[in-house]
Parts: sequence; structure tokens; C-alpha cells
Amino acid sequence: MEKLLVTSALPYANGPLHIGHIAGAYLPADIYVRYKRLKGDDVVYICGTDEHGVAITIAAEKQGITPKELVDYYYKDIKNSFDKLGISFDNFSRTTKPVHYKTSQDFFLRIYEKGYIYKKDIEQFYCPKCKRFLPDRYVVGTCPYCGYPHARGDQCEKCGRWLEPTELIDPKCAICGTTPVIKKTYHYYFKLSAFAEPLRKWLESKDWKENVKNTALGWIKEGLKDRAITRDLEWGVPVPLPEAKGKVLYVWFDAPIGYISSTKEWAEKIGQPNKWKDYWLDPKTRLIHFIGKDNIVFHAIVWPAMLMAHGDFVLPDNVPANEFMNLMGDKISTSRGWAIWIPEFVDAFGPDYVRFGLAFSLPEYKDSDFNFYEFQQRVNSELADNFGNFVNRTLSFIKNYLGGRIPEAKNFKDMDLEVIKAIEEAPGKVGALLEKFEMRKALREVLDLSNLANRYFDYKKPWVTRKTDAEETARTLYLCASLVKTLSVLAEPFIPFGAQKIRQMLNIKDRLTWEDAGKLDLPAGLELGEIEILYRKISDEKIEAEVNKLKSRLKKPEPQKEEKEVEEKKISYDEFAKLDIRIGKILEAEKVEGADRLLKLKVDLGDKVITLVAGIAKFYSPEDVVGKELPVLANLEPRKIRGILSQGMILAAVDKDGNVVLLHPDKEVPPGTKVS
Ligand code: B3M
Ligand code: ZN
Repeated sequence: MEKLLVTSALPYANGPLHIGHIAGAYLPADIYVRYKRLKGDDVVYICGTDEHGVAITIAAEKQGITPKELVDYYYKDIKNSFDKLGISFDNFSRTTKPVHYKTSQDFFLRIYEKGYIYKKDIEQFYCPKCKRFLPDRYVVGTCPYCGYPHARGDQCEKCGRWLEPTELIDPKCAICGTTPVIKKTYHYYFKLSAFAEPLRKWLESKDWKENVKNTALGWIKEGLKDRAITRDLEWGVPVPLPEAKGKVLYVWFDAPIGYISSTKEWAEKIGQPNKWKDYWLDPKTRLIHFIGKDNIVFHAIVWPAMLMAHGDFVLPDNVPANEFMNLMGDKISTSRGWAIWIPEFVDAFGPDYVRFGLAFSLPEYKDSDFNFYEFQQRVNSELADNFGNFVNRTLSFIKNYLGGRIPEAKNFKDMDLEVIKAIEEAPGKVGALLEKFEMRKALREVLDLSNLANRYFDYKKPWVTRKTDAEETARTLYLCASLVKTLSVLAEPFIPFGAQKIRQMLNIKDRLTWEDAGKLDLPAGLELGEIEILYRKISDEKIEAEVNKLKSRLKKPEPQKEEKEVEEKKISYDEFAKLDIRIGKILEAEKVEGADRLLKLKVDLGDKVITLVAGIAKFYSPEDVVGKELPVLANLEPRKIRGILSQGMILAAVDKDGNVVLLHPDKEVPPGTKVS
């Protein structure tokens, strides 16, 4: 029995999950984990939301809410998506939990005491306009390695390298676009350079996916630099040194430690608080990190180096990183609205359809593409016509013609023997592929068995033999029912909900193991349960509706940053005239639940009443504003804020600290009066 600790990358709690996330780090891991559990291995599957870092603070700032409000909202949203899809974590934690703060701080102190973290005076970017230091992603610019013009100050999205903001060519403040100035400060550095050699040796010994291993070795060859692992931010795990006030740990330092803290939380929850040590401290544990390719540098270099520096814990046994999934030929993009969101997708089709569709197109070796028409075609031909149909035709036949009981079979011959062999060999074949993280091929193997099963049914023609040869019919249906059982186990990692249904239809109460899938052990006489259609085809209308929904959400491409943020740029009168600014009268106001900064307003604009969400709740209560008149930008593209469609924007005075003062007309004017 193997001992496995499996993790999926901790998703940032700054937005909803889409199919690209699932295909990258979650579905493959869940398939693997479900398989390993069926094998009887000792598996713990760990995840949680990543709630620190600039990805969070920038998103919160943009929405006018606090980081805490943002992560509380998205923790629930993300967890809900995973639950709906049946991603079977043993624990799903959050990096804002106390156990994580403590674990990260202890981790930091241990490495610090061992001399692998040191303090260094440095020069850091400071934005004179925003009046603050600009940690990592608050700076954007051109990647010095690959020339990508939109690299972020912590990592280049194009070539994947870990960067320092000061390395960027032509740096700009990500918030206001100003060129930052350099100021003196200090940070704590991790001696990554000290681990180049041990990492190289360790990586070379690994039988990993080529892309992961080669990319990591390539970076080591280029030379590993010591890196700052602290930030000047208010949001994060405080650096546990009294002299480091105001500094927090860099998110990529604390996030992977989340794998440990989530395991601790799991152990606590199952009432065996020390159990986490059985995994993290046992060199026999296989620690497997499922991630997307953009996280390779951190999981194959930085995190293993941190673990080496710490010394107590196991190192990753494998890092099966996936490539990216595109959508209908185009890159998935949250900001452009080009994405399929998981809750909607699952509601539209059901979890197995989504899992099946994504498993078919997993980006295992190269970027893949998810296409709705292909999805429909695969579901219809494979899930419904091949797999589902075989299960249903077999069980209905037994129900209708054999009294609803598994028949007794004897004297197997010719094609029966071929089927028996296929049943016996299938778990080994599918398993060998899953062991190598070849999920797509493994799924193909399962579907091939189901193909064989259909061919067997057709060849044996039980609908004919039932009138002429009862023994032959019994043999056929016994083996078909056995195939149904085998398929239900082998397909379980991919489509667990359907697998469960099949088990109910077969009336098998015991939990089946992977090994059971290869046995010819269905008891004759077993009475079937209720039979229901397992999978239905997807209609053209339904797919068209989904495609239209997707297309209607697509936003026009935003002009690139450089074009829109040239400072003091003059605009033409025509451009100004496009703004429909009018005086609106606030009819109703209420707080937005779960967001301390937001008020939802109903505003009379003369010819219409609109709803909008304004970030003024810290400065005005609903009673303060009802009945007031103020200028409103009436033709702003509507956007959803906290589930509310905001159809405009109030114009107010905002000082440099973000304090808001409302503006009112000098005397009352009719609502809708134009401001020009
Ligand atoms: N949150 C990046 C991401 O969501 C990051 C992963 C952390 S894994 C320790 O892609
Ligand atoms: Zn680059």
C-alpha cells in the first residue's frame, strides 16, 4: 500500500473558477485520487484557497471592498464550485486560518535560524502618485528575459520566470500607470542560490513529465538568485521578527506552506491532531502536487528549496503540471469575459457531463481547446451512445426478459472468453495509465472496453436468442452485467456520480475496489434495483444556447495599458461628448450584504430609473443619501458587482486616501438634467 499526499494548487480567492482552472490542477488530481482510493492506497487529498498577496489586494481595491471581504466571498464561491463538481478533497482550507499563520511563521523562523534567510537593504519602487511602495504585481513592465511587454513584477506570464520588480524594463505602477521612483527600504531574502546544486541533482533523479523537469533544470542552469520573500503590505502573514514591523511574507512563500497547514487542519478535524506528521515527516510518503504550468517555478524549484532548507519534511515526489486549456480557439480570459464558469456549466449539464467533457480534452502535453460542439459530439457519441447505452440496454434487458435478476451462466466459449479476458485485464491497463498521469488515455481505454461490450451485445443478439436458447442468453447477459460492474469501477474516477448510480441499479451495496473490477464475481440471482437512463444526449438547441451565452458575454478587447494611460493625455470634445453625465436623484439606498464599502442605490435619471453600486458606505449611510441629487455617468457599460448589475457610476470627489465626498447641484434641478 502506498502512502500518498496529493495536493492541487491553492486557487487565489479573487475570482470564480472556470474550466481552465479545473482542467489544469483539479480534475486530473481528483481522477488520480479517486483511482488511488479505489486501489486501497492511503491517500490524503489537500487543498484550500490562497488568500494573500497582491492578486488579492489589487482585486479588492478594484471592487472597492476590503481583502477580507473579497476572500470571504470567493472562498465560498470556489468551494461551492468544487463541491458541485465532486472534487473530493479530504480538506479544503484557507491560508487566512490561524493554523496557517502559525505554520508559516514557524517555517520562516526555522529557515531564518538556519541562516537561509537574511535581511538586506534594498532599493524598491515607490509610486509618487499613489504615495506607496509598490510590491511585486503593483509594478508592470517588459520582461527582461523574453521581452513580453505586460510582465508583472513578480512573474512573467509569458516565459514563467520569477522576477523582481526592479528587473522590469520600463516599469509602471499597475494602479495609476505612473513611472515609479526608487526608494530605500529593506527586505528578507531567501538564499535560493544555495540550493542550485542540490535541486539539480534531485531533479535529475526524477522521472517527471519532460516539460516540468526540463523547464526547471533550464532555470537552474541560468542561475538561481536569492529572492525577497517579504513585502510591504498590510495584508498577509506578518514576518515573525519583532524588528520587521509592517512586513508580511510574500504570498508564494506562505501559499505552499498551506499544503502543510491544510493537512494539520484535516488531522485536527478527524480527531487525530498528530496524524499530519504521518505524511509530512515520513520519507515514504509520495507527495504529489497537481498544478498548472504557470506554477512550475514555484513547485519544482522554490518550494523544494524551502523544504530542503527546513529539513524536516518530505520533498515532492512528482509535479504533474498541465498546460493550458483554451476555449473555442481563443485564450480563456476572465477580464474579457471569455470563460465558462463552473457553477453555471454544472447547472446546465450536470457534474459528470462536465467532468467527462473536460477529461476528454485535458491539456496534458500541450495546450488543448474546449469547444462546445466537440463537447456535444463526445458526450452524445461516447457518454450517451456508447457507455450509457450499454449499461441501460443490458440492465433493461435483464429487467424485461430475465425477471430482473442476474442470470446464472456456464459453458463460456468463443467471444465470451474474449470478454472475460478483457474484464480481467482492464483494471491493470487503465491503472497503468493513471499511474503515469495519462488521464486521457485511461479514459479512452475505459470507453474502448465499453465499445467492446456493445459489440459483444450486438454479436450475441440476445433479443433473438431469448426465444430460442435460454442458456446462451443467460451467458450473454451475465457477462454484460459483469461488464457493467467493471465499467462502473473503472469509470468512477472520471464520472463518479454515474458510477454510483450504476452501483444502485446493480444493487451492489458493498464498496467495490479497483481489484474487484477485474473479477467475474456477480452473484447469480442478485435482484436489480430501479433502472433509469444514465446519460442523455445533448440537443443542438441546448448547445446553441450555451454558445450564444458565451458569445454575448464577450467584452470588446480593452486597449492595451500603454495606450490608455499616457499621463495628462488631452481628449477631444467628441470624446467628452460621449459621456452621458446627468443629475440623478437617489430614490432608495441600502447596504450590500457582506461588503462594508458598498451601497446599492436606485437613481432616477429623468427618463429611467437605474440601479448602481457605489463604494461610499464608509462615508454615508443609506439615510444620508436618499432624496439627494448628484451627478451620474449614465452610459457606463453595466457590470456585475456582488451579483448586482450596476448600470452607472456616481461622480464624487475622492481624496488621495480614498475618502469620498458627494457633490450636489447648487439648487434643485429636475432629475435627468444634463451636466456639460
Ligand atoms: N494561488 C496561483 C494560482 O492560483 C497560486 C497557486 C498557489 S499553490 C501553493 O495559479
Ligand atoms: Zn518573460
